[in-house]
Amino acid sequence: MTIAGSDSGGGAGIQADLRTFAFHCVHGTSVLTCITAQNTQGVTRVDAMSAESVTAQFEAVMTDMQVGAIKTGMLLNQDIIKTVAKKLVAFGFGNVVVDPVMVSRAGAQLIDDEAVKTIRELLIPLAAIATPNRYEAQILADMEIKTLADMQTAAQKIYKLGARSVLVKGGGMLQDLRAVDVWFDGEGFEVLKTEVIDTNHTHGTGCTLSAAIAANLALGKPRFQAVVDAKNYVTEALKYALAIGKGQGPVGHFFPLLSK
Ligand code: PXL
Repeated sequence: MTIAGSDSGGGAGIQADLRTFAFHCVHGTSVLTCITAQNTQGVTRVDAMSAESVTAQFEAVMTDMQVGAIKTGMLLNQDIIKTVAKKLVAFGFGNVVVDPVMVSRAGAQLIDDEAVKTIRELLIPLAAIATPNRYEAQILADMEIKTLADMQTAAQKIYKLGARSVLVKGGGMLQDLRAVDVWFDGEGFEVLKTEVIDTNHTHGTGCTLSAAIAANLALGKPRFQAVVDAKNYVTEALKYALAIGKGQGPVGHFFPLLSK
């Protein structure tokens, strides 16, 4: 299940998540939190779903289907974040990947300050895996991140907020940390490195990564393996990124199939 927003341009959000689930051959269900009017150049409008609708969507699926894993993406406001946290607790659901969508990969804040606080207090403690990008990790850990050591410290701090494991993504970093992510699960650190794919068409990478992790969890993979495989999938999808639209195009979710 993905609990996230819609991207009319089809590059990020629910659209990216469902495509990622399909690629992994798991059945995707969705709880829509908001609808963005968006293309490859940016977001022009956001409409929130009501908390009642979010609850109803969640309950409809959870009371009927065997959900293997959940990822949360753009939850937009405090009301929706509280609702999602409450429902996860009520259903005792622990296999949750929390992509704490606050700031885009390009550095633009996507939700308000109140919502940021609620993510830290209510949602991070429910995460089996939290996947903040560099900017989100800076906010959650309340520190600046410039180096690999900073990424590790931030991962540790976010772990202390209650996430059972943390992946701090270096995607927005410069130079040699561009494709480096840091994993911490309370026992030790892992530094994940993949080749850097030189493309401007990176829209939806964060959503795709967390959705792929959730799909891998649903398939029964252990947490760290789920993350490693998901990162490799994003790297492949980046190789097939689509130069469509006038701005940042989406990653090519199904295009790795072309090479097989
Ligand atoms: O990647 C963050 C994100 C999540 N969800 C939706 C988005 C975006 C970024 O554009 O549009 C719906």
